[in-house]
Amino acid sequence: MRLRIAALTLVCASALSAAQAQNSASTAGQDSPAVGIAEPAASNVPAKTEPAIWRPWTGFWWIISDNGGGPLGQQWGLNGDIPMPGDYDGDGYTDFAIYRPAGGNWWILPRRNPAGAYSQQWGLPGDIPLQGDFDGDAKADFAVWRPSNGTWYVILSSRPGVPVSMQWGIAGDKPIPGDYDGDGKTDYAVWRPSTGVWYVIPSSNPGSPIVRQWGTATDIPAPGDYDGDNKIDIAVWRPSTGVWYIIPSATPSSWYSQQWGIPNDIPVEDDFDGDHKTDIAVWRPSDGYWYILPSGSPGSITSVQWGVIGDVPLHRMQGK
Ligand SMILES: [Ca+2]
Ligand SMILES: [Ca+2]
Ligand SMILES: [Ca+2]
Ligand SMILES: [Ca+2]
Repeated sequence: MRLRIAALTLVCASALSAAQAQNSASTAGQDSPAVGIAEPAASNVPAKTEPAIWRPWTGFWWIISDNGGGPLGQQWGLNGDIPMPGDYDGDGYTDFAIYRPAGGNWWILPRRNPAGAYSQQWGLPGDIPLQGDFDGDAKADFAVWRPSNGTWYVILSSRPGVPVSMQWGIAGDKPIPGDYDGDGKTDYAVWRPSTGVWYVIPSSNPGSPIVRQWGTATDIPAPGDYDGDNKIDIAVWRPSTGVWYIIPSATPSSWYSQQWGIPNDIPVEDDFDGDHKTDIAVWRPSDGYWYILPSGSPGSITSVQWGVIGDVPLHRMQGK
């Protein structure tokens, strides 16, 4: 029952803020940074993901905040940057962060400590920026994957003076870091579209890589913890049919499929209802709608208009 209430609350909050999202779209040029950071004190609501977008042409982040303070807007970044949301200071709130490919520069604006903004050079042109908690200290670590040599380069937040590197993957692979073995540390992982094979180095047992064929060349990898056992599950979304194919880590012999989405949607799977299970979800660029299948109440579909065509839907914008 509690989960159901949470889902309904999200719908109500969404209905209110949808108009404001549209409004912000029409007045994009007049967005004011003053809108941002006016959040009330941390609440005791469990952490869950908030629908959020980054608008390249204004550099604005727009978040449906669940804190009772209404939508949150914050200018951070320029057109051509790549948004890299993550919890870099480990306070449980996802921070504003962008990666500027030309110089490999990261710019971080801690969501609850804007005075602590800083930058970090890490990466070269052509690198794919990533973030994850590779050392398990609850702070996001800067990482890039270099397609030319298949190598990961990571600055561990617990030992920033001693960067680490790991060769894993080849050109053409898609890096998909996540905690596949559930030990609290992000694992190096790639998906190879040409064969559909997943290659994962479990941090708890690095000598025994996980190798699993799942998906075809045109699928989009959609790893997440769909069964809530704290281990990332192997999953893909097939754009041509809108079907999700999921291998629950707790019961790997019982894979299942679920139709959700249409061609040209963008998969945005994450835990929107706060039950610690990843929810199947897509964002539709044509109308800006988020369509969410809450794991806690699969019968009550959540749809919310948030964003407009050209926006970038953000993964894992989490608040408390
Ligand atoms: Ca870390
Ligand atoms: Ca791990
Ligand atoms: Ca799992
Ligand atoms: Ca969920």
